[in-house]
Amino acid sequence: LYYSGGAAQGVAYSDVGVNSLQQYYLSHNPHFSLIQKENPDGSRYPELVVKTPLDREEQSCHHLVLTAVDGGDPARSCTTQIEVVVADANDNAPVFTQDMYKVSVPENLPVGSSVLRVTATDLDEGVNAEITYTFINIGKAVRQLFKLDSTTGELTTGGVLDFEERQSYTIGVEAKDGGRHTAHCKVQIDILDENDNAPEITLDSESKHILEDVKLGTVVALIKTYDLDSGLNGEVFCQLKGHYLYSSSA
Ligand SMILES: [Ca+2]
Ligand SMILES: [Ca+2]
Ligand SMILES: [Ca+2]
Ligand SMILES: [Ca+2]
Repeated sequence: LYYSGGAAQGVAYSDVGVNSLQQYYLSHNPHFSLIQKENPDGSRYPELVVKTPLDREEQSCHHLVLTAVDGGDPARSCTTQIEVVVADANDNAPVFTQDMYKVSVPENLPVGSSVLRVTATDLDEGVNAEITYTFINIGKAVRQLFKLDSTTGELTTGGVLDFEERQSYTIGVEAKDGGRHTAHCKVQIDILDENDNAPEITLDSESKHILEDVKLGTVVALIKTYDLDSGLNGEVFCQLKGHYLYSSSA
């Protein structure tokens, strides 16, 4: 609370009777009012009271004008400027910009690659709006694959993602302000397949020897192909002396 332009209470007046101080008036403000109090000696003083709830997020500073008027004719008055600065209370929880963040990243990213960034805002100020991000309810294995910067909300890879091992992760993130308020969101990370597996070929044959008079069309060997990747990355084309045979790993 700041005063300027004069004393706010206990103003000493040298006049007596009706010519001495009679009334205090406050400029109109929906949040504040004056209560006139009286000292044992009969002198009056005002008390500034809050009459409706203050909200720093709506208005952080109120400028009031206090006027003191005597009972003389003509009346004489003086005014005092009062500046009320509303200190912040931690009355807002953080809010994430999205309830669910989704991102697709290729497998085999270098460790430390950026995946995405979660952001929460808090209407309060100072420590009441300082947000810390943490993972919630995730297992140790997933915790080693992803790292979360507690200050910036940036999610990076902490290990090598393998599409063949797992195609999607859903991770909970909590934002906590400097007090006790929290917010939660989910991050869904879909892993995209890369062609990081070579096909495997196996040959099954009945016998190592083929008779020279074998009937044409006799099966000589069964060729099996296998590729761990998906889609086109997992389709295998077999080539035999310039002839193409097609087979799918499925
Ligand atoms: Ca807060
Ligand atoms: Ca606040
Ligand atoms: Ca792959
Ligand atoms: Ca492949």
